[in-house]
Amino acid sequence: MQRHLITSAIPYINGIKHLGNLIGSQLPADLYARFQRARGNEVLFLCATDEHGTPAELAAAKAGKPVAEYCAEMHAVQARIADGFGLSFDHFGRSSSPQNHTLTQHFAGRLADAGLISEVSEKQVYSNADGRYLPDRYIEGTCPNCAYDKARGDQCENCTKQLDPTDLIEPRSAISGSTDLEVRETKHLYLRQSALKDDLDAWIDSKKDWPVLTTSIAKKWLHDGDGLQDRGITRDLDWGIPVRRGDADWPGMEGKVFYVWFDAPIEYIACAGEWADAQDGANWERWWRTDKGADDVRYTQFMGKDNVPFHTLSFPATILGSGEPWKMVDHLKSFNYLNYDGGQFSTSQGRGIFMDQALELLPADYWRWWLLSNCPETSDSEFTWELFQQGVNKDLADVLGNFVSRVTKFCRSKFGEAVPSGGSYGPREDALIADLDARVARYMAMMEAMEVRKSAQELRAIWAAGNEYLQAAAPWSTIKEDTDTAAMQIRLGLNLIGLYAVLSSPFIPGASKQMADALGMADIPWPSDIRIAVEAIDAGHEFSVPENLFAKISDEDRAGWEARFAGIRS
Ligand code: B3M
Ligand code: ZN
Repeated sequence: MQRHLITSAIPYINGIKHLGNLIGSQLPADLYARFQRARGNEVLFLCATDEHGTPAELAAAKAGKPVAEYCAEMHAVQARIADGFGLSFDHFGRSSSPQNHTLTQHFAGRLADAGLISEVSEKQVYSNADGRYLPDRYIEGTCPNCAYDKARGDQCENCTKQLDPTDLIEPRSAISGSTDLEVRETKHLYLRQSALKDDLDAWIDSKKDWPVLTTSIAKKWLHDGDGLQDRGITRDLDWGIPVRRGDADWPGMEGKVFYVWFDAPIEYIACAGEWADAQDGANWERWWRTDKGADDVRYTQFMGKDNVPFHTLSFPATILGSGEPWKMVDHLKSFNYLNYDGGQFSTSQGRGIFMDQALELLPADYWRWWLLSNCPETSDSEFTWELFQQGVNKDLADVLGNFVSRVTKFCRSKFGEAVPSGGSYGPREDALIADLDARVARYMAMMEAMEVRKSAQELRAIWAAGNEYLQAAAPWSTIKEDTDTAAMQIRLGLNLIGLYAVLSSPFIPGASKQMADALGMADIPWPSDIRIAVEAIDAGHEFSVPENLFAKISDEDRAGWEARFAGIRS
């Protein structure tokens, strides 16, 4: 049995995520976690909300709530929606947890002891009207690059240039709008990533099987321009993890917190601690410490491409720099962007479809299937309502749903609601079994390699093979002359439904359960031999006809949704 530690990038707390966010990390991570569990492997699948930084504070202020209260509420909302999508986290934690406070301060202490933290005096914008510093998004002004007048202190949304608050022209406070600002000197901690450049370079070179998308981004940051830059890891904010050196005070750092990108990846580890505490003290170190049993763990991370630098450089620098035997990522799967109808999904502009809205329209499986089978893997991909309608109607309704419905309904009308006896598999059935044997092997290889789209293609072909068999065998004609052979054909069809239930479960867990339930099978084992799998359900075994496995999306629905989601979410 293998052991798989799997993490998805942890979504920001500042609102409900859109479908682009979902397919960019959580959903493919869930696919992989479900696949590994179904194969009988031991899995710890972790995710959390990313609760610090200016986005959290600003969203709370907008909602008129204390930030701790806002985060607690939004965590519950995100957890409920994740559940609605069938995201099978073993724990959905919070980066604001006490476990993460302790661990983040611990890492900072270790890094300082190793001489990898420097104190840098730097210029920060202070707002006299607000009585506080204005880091990152707390300050707005005109972009020095493109003259856009709503550029933020960390980035211009118009031209994407990365900025420092002091770069802005005519800066103003994003809180009060005040222009009564001054530049003050204040001390901050920097992580000396540059000192670890060679270690990081060698570590990335050792990852021969990583996707090019991942390694090219890491290499670019390591070698472009001046090479790897040291990074500020503290901020002048109230909300966050107080800067401490292990459990000791850090003189000069009073009132400061760690930068959100410093503590967020550490939450992957802290989350295992949260999971263990919720399980009455399960052993989490056997997942994370190579000196405590984690050396046989395979650790896979899932994320959007914009998160890759933090996961290939900053977080590994934190771990390597600590000098402690923490588990490092073995495989890093990154994704491009899913676009929405000719533009981008955007949380700040409310553009696209958000996870709560999607679940109001259709069951999770419809979205899961379409998003995964159109996953932005090798390039960006695009959601349009027409493509969505086509994918759902063809793959789910016409291919899989139709197969299940024809087999079960035909059997009920001719033989009753139990698997019929008579006949035995002949050459046509042998050919189908051989075909499925090869296809299932390919499907498993693709799933193992996290080739999401190719896995979906192979699964679709496995469903289609059943339909083609049914069409060619035509039990509705056979039965006119030869009841035994028709019974055999339908018996195979019913067994295929069982096979499809288990093979499809990582993609469409809800429909898979419906299929298994209709067959009265609680736990169908992952097939190791297709012939055995399609002989598993014996004559006499009772079943029922599943109702409405998939409904087609009508043109009317599609047009209505297209209109409803054309604007922005208020
Ligand atoms: N919250 C950004 C994002 O949601 C950030 C990821 C953190 S992963 C440690 O895309
Ligand atoms: Zn700009």
